Parts: sequence; C-alpha cells; structure tokens
Amino acid sequence: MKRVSLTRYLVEQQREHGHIPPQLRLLIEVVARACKHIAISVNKGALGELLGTAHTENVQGEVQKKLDVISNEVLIEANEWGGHLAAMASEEMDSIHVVPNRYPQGEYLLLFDPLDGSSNIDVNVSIGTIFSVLRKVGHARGVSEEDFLQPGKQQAAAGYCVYGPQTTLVLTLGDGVALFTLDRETGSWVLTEDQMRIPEDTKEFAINMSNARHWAEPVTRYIAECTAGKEGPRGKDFNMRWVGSMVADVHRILARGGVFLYPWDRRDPDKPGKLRLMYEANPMAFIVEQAGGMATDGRQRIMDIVPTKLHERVAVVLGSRNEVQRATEYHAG
Ligand code: AHM
Ligand code: MG
Repeated sequence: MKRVSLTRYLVEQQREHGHIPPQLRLLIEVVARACKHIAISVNKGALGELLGTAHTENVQGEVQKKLDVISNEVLIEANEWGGHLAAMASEEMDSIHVVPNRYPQGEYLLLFDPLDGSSNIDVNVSIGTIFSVLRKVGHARGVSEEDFLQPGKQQAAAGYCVYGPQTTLVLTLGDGVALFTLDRETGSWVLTEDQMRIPEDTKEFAINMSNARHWAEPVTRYIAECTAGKEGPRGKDFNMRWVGSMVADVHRILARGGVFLYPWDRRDPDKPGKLRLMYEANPMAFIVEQAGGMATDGRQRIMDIVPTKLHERVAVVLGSRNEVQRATEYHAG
C-alpha cells in the first residue's frame, strides 16, 4: 500500500488542484507539528506533572488546566516565526496575538481551541485541538480583531486533532475531508482516509441530557421524538452518545453519522449557546459540510453568521443532513 504522508498529500493537492498557496501549506504543516507536540504532553499526563489546574482563568471565566495553557503556548510558538501568519486568536487568550515585528507577516489568520474537552483532560478521555484558518482581507498594514470577524464560509482551511486511542488529524481545505493518523514510530502523519462522508440518516444523537429541563421547545420535541423510539413518530430506536469533548463527538459523527446538539438553554438566556463560533463551531461546520453533512444554529447555517466579537458563542446543531434539517425545521415552526 502506498503510504501518503501529510506533506505528500498537500503537495499532490497543490499539483492537482492548484489551490494551496505555499503559506497555507506551511501553516497546515506547522499546526500539525504543534499537535504532535501537544499529543506528547497529553500522553505524559501525571508522569510529566501536567494534569490539574493552572490556577488561572481565561476570558470566558473558565478555570484553565495546565494542559490548556501548555497547548496554547505550543501553538503560538510554533506559528509565530514562519512568515505565514499575520495574527492568531485562541480560546485561551483575551485578545489577538499579532505576529511580533521581528518576524515577517504572512497573509493568514489562525484561530484555535488549543485543547478542547478540558473537563476530560484529567480523566483520560479523548480531547483535541480545533483550528480555523482565515485570509487577512484587505492590504492595510497592521492587523486588528476586526480582521478576524469574517463569516465561517470564508475559511481557507479547518481541522482538528483528536488525542484518543489513536492520534488523528482531520483536515479540510475546501475540497473534501481527509483523515491522517499519527504513526508514532516514524513521527509522521499518514493519510488513512480521504473524502470522508457523513451518512445522511442516522439513529444516534449527542446532547447533554442533564440540561433537558432548560431547553427550548423545538429541542425538547426533537429529542423526545428520538427517545420515543420505534413506538414514537420516528418509528425507529435511537442511541445516545455524549463524550463531552466536541472533537470526539464530532469525530464519531464523521466516522459513522449522527447528530450533535449544543443548543441555547435557559440556564444563561443571554448567551446564544455554550460553544464558541469562531474556533469551535465554524471549523467543525466547515468539516461537516465538506463531508456532506449540515451545520446550523437551529435557524441558520453556522458559516453564514457574521461574528461581532472574537469569543462569540453560538448554538450548534450539526451532523447527518436529514436530522439537522429536521431539528432546524422544528425551530422554524
Ligand atoms: P472547552 O473548550 O472548555 O473544553 O468546552 C467545550 C466543550 C466541548 O468540547 C463539549 O462539547 C462541551 O464543552 C461539553 O459541555 P458540557 O460539559 O456542558 O457537557
Ligand atoms: Mg472547546
């Protein structure tokens, strides 16, 4: 079997389709390398004294874990000197990180959730890194938060890494979705699946059921119909899975279908949802759509939303097309 490394995949994509500028290729390779680094730290766990809290809070008021902070630093350090970026933004940083003057400025903007699924870090359950790539539009010198406020449909690339039983990288450059698995013996990312497709129908849903009493009516109705099973209006039994790490839940959906919901709820009615639009929902929506699935906030396509701030939150319904469509129609009604 021909082994295709990430580097070879990118070179061949460039030759065949000519849509990967050198700076974007470098960006993807650098992020993938940083993820290997993060994977090593995640693996060490208690042996590296890397578990537990960092005793700090991020801009969203969440207590940071040591590995949240380390992963953020790894991504910043890996990406700031290569000349491919103008600036970065992260779940773990209040404001944007502009590439320092001592390095050349590139044309891309990188956003990331350095370690998604923080509550699972200390319990040895799959966690991951999510990233989104935008172009810096306009040629004005300097870069500000405004430059980041682009709808998700303008993403040049998106991906995530799962640190689980296997370390995997899922990537889209806007031409389908490819899966790479880290070969720990050679240290290289090997293409293990190309053009991934999400089945249009599913019998599996993912939602945090403990919030059921706070949901809005359309979500209550949708889930009630799923749990009513064969005897209910859907006429089939549904299964439920909730890892609590979006990367792992989305990856399962990419692999075998399903629907993931993190809806608005009454616990904090002023927040549109829990998940963050720019570095969680948008990159996942791009991947899911590229695999034939669908992603909405219950009303509109996630990638059409024009962000008004960096850390904006959003409700999320994504996965198998027919289920997302149904849940979204319930909201419209
Ligand atoms: P994080 O970025 O701080 O880890 O939070 C996001 C996570 C998602 O990975 C996951 O889907 C969700 O929060 C789980 O939330 P809950 O603990 O409410 O089930
Ligand atoms: Mg997250």
